[in-house]
Parts: sequence; C-alpha cells; structure tokens
Amino acid sequence: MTNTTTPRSLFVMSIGLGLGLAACAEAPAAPVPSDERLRIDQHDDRVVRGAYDAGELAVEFVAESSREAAGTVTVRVGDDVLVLTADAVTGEVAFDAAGARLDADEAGALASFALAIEAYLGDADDVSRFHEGLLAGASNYLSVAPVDATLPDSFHVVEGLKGTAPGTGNDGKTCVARNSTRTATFDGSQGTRSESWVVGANGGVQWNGDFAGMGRCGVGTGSYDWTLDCLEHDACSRYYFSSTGVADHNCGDEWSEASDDYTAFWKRCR
Ligand SMILES: [Ca+2]
Ligand SMILES: [Ca+2]
Repeated sequence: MTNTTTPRSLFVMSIGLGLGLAACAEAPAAPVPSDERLRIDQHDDRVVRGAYDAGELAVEFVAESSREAAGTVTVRVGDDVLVLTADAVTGEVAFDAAGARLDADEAGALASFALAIEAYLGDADDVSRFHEGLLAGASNYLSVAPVDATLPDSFHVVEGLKGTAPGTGNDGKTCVARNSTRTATFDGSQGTRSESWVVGANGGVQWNGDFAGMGRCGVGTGSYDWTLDCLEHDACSRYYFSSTGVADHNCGDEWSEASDDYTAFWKRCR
C-alpha cells in the first residue's frame, strides 16, 4: 500500500523541534549501511534518522536521545505513525500507536526494516548510545506487531511490574537463563494452564509459527532477550495456535505482558 494520505509535514511536525535544531548543527558523515534499501540521513551523538525502502512502502524513522538515558523513536509506515518513548532512569516506557492497524504489507515492511536496522547498528550489546539502542529495540518490537489488529497504546514502569502470583500477570522484564527450567503459566478458553519448559528449547513448527527458542523475545540475531513473559506468550501461542498477537482472545494478554520485555531494551537478558 502506498501512502498518499498522511502529509509528510505531520511526521516532521511530531519530531520537528529536534530535527530543526539538528539541521543547524554541522552534521558528521553517517556510516554507510550494508543494505542499500536503508538510507541514513543523520547519525550522530543524538540522532539516528533515515528511511527504509520496502518497495511499495517506505519506513521513515528518527530516534533521538533527549538526554543520556532517555529518548524517543518515531517510525512512520504507510498512514501510521508509531512513537516509543523510554527513560532508563525512571524505567518508563510508553508506546503510542494512535490507533494504528497494520496491514500485511506494512507489517512485512517493518519486519524487513528491523533486520536492516540490526545489520546497520550491530549487536544490541555493542550499542552505546541511547537512541541507537532505542531504535534497535523499537524496530525489534515493531517487527512482531500483529496484522489487522489495532495496536495498543501502552505505558509501563518496567521495574515496578510484578505478577499477582508467580508466573501470572505482567512480570516486568524477568530474565530467564537459557537451559534453565521454568514454569510458563498462561490462561485461555481452557482455563489457566502451566507448562514446564527448558528456556531455549525447540517447541517445533506449527502453522501459526516457528517455536524454536522458547522464551526468546524477538526475531533478529542480536537484539533479542530471554524472559518469563516471552516464554509464557510462546507457550500460550503454541498451545492455542495463536496467530493474531494482541488481538488473540487467548494469548493477547500474554502478548501485552511481553511487550515491555521488548521495549525496555536497556535491560538485557542474554
Ligand atoms: Ca513484561
Ligand atoms: Ca491469556
């Protein structure tokens, strides 16, 4: 789908102050991405900005550090503008999707975009500047966004999240070590169910997904983490054949509980 309805000025307006200031500074030469579909317009101590050419669609992005451990990334795909704001000091992460619903082309563009960003920035562990980590984390999160479902806005104070009982509710970003055995608890139309899983085990391939790497949040090669909420979403999706992300009537709540595990990128679970 080619975007023709959202004026570029809207996107620029939402991020305008920072870009305006940056444009006045002497911009250093940005590194050249290996993926020629990725264009970097600015990459410096405060901003990464550019666009990804996904054929019919373009993904435009700007990630900006407002200070050392806080920042905002804005991603525009098709008609949709998606904004993730994070502050590692307070632990706050906010995602504003403005009611966006992604079609298959837009979701596919975001998945390709995420891989190009990861190839450009390198392993998330090696990223030292906040806006770079924020861009890697946000693109990884958006790469798993569901198709044809209204994306939920969210606000989390990640460190303050605790499940109401072990393994239920949002466990914040609780790391689980690979090869350790953990209990994944999830609910659905058949009630509450607990399964024992070795973190990282291969849960097999089903029509609704590839469950190699149970507990892994993310699809890329370097930006993933292993967490309890991601394990529970994996187990739920595998059991109920969930394929609609947050819109799934069985595993949508588990999807939401795992969303902060993606977006709180500064806490690594490797
Ligand atoms: Ca969580
Ligand atoms: Ca559920």
